[in-house]
Amino acid sequence: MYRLLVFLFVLITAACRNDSAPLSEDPAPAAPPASPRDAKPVPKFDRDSAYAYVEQQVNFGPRVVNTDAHRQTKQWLVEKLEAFGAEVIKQDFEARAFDGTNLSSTNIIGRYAPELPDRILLAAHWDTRPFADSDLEDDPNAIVNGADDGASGVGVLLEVARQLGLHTPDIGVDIVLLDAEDYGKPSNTNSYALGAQYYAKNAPTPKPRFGILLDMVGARDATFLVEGYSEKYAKDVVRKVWQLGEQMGYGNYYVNARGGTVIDDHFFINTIAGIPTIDIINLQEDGDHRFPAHWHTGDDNMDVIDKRTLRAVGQVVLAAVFREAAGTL
Ligand code: AHN
Ligand code: ZN
Repeated sequence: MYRLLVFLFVLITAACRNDSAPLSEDPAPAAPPASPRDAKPVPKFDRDSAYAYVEQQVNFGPRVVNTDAHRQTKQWLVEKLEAFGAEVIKQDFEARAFDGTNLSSTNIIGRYAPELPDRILLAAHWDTRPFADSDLEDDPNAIVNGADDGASGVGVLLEVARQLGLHTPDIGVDIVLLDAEDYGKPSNTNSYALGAQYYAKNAPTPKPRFGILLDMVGARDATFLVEGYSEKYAKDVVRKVWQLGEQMGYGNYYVNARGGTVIDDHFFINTIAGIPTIDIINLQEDGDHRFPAHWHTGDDNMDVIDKRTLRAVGQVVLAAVFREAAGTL
C-alpha cells in the first residue's frame, strides 16, 4: 500500500513538472496581420433590397417639398432608419425657395455608434424636383418621379443602414438624407441644396472626418466621372474610393476621367462645414448633356434603374466604411 502511494506521488509530481515545463521552445502564437486595427469582414450589400427601397420611394409619388407624398416619405424614412438601429435626428427647417415659396423641409440623420468621435458621413437627397425642365423634355405636363435623381442614393443608403445595423464597423457613421436639394433655379446655384446648406451650418458634433454623397447612382451603365469639387476638396477620398471601385471589379462605373464641377449637396458641405466630401454622380463623358438623358424629365422612373449599378455603389461604400474603420482604405 505504502509503495503504491509513493508510486502515485512520484507519478503525479512528474506529471505536474512536465505540465509546468518552460514553453520557450514552442513557436510564437501566430500574430494577426499587422494592420492598425483588426479588420472586420465587409457585409454583403443586397441589391434586391436596395432596389425595393428605391421602388418604395417612387411609389409614394414625387417627393416634392410641401406635398403629402413628401410627408409620407419622411415618416417612412425615419421608421426605416430606426428599424435598422440608427439613432435618428429629424432636422426640421423652413427654407425660402428662389420663387419665395416657404419649404417645410427635414434633413433625416441616422447615426451609428453616436458615441464614437471618429465618423464618416454618407449622404443623398430624398426630395425630388418639382419641374421637369430639362431641354430634353418636350411634354409640358411631365413630372419627375426621381427614381434615379433622389431615390437611388437614398435606396442605396437604406440598404447600407440595414447592413450597419447587422454588422457594426469600428467607426461612427452618420447617414444624412438631405431635403430641398432640387427646388433650385439653374441661373442661381445657391437656390439648390438648401438642406445641405442647413446641415452644413448645423451638423451634429463630433463632425464626420470626411463624406461621400450619392446622387443619381441607379441608372443602367452609369459612369461616375471624377467630379471637380470632389477632386478640389477631397482629393484623397476620391482617389481611394475610385481605386477601391476598380479593385472590386466595378471599373466600368468608376471611370478615371474628369467630369466637370457640379454645385451639388457636397459643395456646401465642403465649403460651409469644411468636411471633405466627394460626390459619386452619374456624369457623361461626351455630348451636350453632362447628366444622363432622363435627368429632370418624365423618364426618370424605375425603367432606368439597374440593380447592378445600385450594388456597384453600395458595395463600394460599405467596403470604404469597413476599410476606413480598419485603417486600410
Ligand atoms: C445644378 O444643376 C446647379 N446642380 C445639379 C444638382 C442636382 C440636381 N443633382 C440632382 N439634381
Ligand atoms: Zn435633380
